[in-house]
Amino acid sequence: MNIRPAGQAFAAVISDLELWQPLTDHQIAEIRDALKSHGVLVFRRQSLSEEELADFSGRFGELEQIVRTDWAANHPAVIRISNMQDATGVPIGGLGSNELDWHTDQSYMTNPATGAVLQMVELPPNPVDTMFANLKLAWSALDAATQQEIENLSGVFQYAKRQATYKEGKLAATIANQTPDVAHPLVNIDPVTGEKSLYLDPTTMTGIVGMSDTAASTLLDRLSAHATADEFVYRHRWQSGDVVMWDNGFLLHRRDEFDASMCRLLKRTTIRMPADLHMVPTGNTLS
Ligand SMILES: O=C(O)CCC(=O)C(=O)O
Repeated sequence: MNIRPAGQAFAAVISDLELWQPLTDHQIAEIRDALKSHGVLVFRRQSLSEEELADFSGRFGELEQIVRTDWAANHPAVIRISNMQDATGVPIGGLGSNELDWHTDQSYMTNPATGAVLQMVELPPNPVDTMFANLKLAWSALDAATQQEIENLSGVFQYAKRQATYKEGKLAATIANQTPDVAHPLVNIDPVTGEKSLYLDPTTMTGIVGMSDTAASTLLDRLSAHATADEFVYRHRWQSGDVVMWDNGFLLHRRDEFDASMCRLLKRTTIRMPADLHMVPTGNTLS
């Protein structure tokens, strides 16, 4: 398999696979290993039906239907990320054209599904990039005193805080009311390699268990600023037909706002990555 670095950062491009073809178990294992070492994998010029996208994604773990049923595509495991609307003005997918600040998917759940695949279907003329921050690299670069300070701490993750950043209406608010706060350790360990990683989500975290709000907010701001420094960030410049796979167990991602009059459509799957093979945060409900 041809795996090469995607520019200067940690991500990799795999250039010799046709993802619509059935892949062998060996190829899937190689992709899984590459995902573990690189965090973000890019497959260029892929043309996939929703079923093919789901079949490929489903080789890595059980496919998740996320909380947001209003983002659903035709296949039950595929959602649309888009600012486009149907003929009656109803959005055809989620997340609109607004900025999405640094976040990690499903961190507000006790057992987040951490694998994510995005397929670029409609690329606007001035595409926004999607940025990924590598929390394993950020952990390794922390000084020993900070590592020790945070090693046994748990953060508080709240869907309502995340929801407040969306420019969308009622359904998100209803889901927020049904989603209790969750505590997750700030540091996770890879079950295979033993590597450690930070686990953060600036858009969703409201505090640290057992710490005053002021002290928690100072520490979380410091950790988030550290983790999203340029040296830990891969900026993905989208091309038509790109398929990008990443691991939310140790990555944050974000994108800027873009021109709402431009059409942008991605299709997405979410994968329940097996916890014996990948770094999967385990949390508990707080309220
Ligand atoms: O639209 C993008 O570039 C990123 C979408 C995103 O944040 C997500 O699918 O979780």
